[in-house]
Amino acid sequence: MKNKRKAIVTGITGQDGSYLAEFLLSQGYEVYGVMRRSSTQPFERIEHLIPRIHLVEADLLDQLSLIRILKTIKPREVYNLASQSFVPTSFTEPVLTGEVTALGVTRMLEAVRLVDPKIRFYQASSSEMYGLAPRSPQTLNTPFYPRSPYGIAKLYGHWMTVNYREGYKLFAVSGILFNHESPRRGIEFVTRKITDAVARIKLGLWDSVTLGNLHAKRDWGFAGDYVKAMWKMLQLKKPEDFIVATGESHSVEDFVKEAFLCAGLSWKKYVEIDPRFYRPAEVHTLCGDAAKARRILKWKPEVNFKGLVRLMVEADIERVSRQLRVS
Ligand code: NAP
Ligand code: F7E
Repeated sequence: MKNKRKAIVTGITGQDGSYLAEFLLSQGYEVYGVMRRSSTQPFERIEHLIPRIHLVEADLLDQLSLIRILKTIKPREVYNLASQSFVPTSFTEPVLTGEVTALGVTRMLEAVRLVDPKIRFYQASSSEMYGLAPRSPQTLNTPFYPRSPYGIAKLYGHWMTVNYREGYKLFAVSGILFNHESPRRGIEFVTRKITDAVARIKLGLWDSVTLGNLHAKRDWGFAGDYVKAMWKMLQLKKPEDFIVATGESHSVEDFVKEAFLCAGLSWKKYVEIDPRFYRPAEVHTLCGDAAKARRILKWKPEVNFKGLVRLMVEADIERVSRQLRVS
């Protein structure tokens, strides 16, 4: 029997890790998910995958643990999705964010370079690197101007990936992904915070939700679509960077309106604003130009803005209803 291709996914317990693992399994890969040691079990998003994937313990803070997993697993591809990914936490924990989200990339790249430079490496870069962008939509030529310790850490990881590609000829690519969401999105991110609150309000558990800046605009896509672009990047003949985005931008207020509408509610009665949720420096508008991904990767988003909001609201109503039935 032909050997299965092996892929290592860091950040397996996160939103993208779970969708990417599902996709790689559907492509016939043997999937090794990297998780850090925890006193509780963070398997919420991958419970259904546990019988089909291998879970290995390593930490982006620990160089030797990364070398060890590459030596023992001998993967063809490494997807580096692990990071401290929440922007507000990057303001309160800037040093930790730098250690994981920035230096963690170098540790992973060094492990690849030392153990097997033929491994194909994907780095999860972010539209947050554009920050205060001088123009919209952002392209691969738009200058970076990050506005948070998270964006700055991602920019470092991005340039290290470029540097290892150019300097050591690694097959290392950076996917600059704009915001992508799903029912598996962390509850603290604005989209999921909204859809969870809509479900609780609809089911009579809450009577309001408190948000921050409703005017910020984001290019929101569906995570399940975006992980396919990550894989496609690692199948190319030559390593190159790509933007992955929908090309449409909507405000937080648009998202709120649409989410309440999906539940048959009018949003204004239920939304309160608290400056506690404002950021020391805000990214006002992001909108990505994914023309290169469409052309070379033959990638395009399948779920549009309204479809995304609807699928998140419906999933949260279903989940909260289920919790109510068992309680
Ligand atoms: P996420 O849900 O926050 O998942 C982050 C993952 O990183 C979790 O599995 C987490 O493990 C793990 N992690 C954190 N610190 C670690 C460490 N020291 N060692 C090993 N693992 C560690 O993020 P996501 O939304 O799936 O995003 C995936 C990647 O894409 C991240 O790098 C993110 O910054 C980047 N990105 C995301 C978006 C987006 O819109 N979602 C857009 C652009 C780029 P625990 O479960 O133990 O916390
Ligand atoms: O905020 C505004 C907030 O936290 C979006 C990460 O995956 O995408 C994500 O970063 C906007 C901001 O995501 C609340 O001020 C208003 O303008 O959902 P978010 P993010 O900061 O865009 C990028 C691409 C990544 O790479 C990151 O890892 O929404 N906003 N009110 C709020 N945000 C939150 N979280 N909570 C509020 O109550």
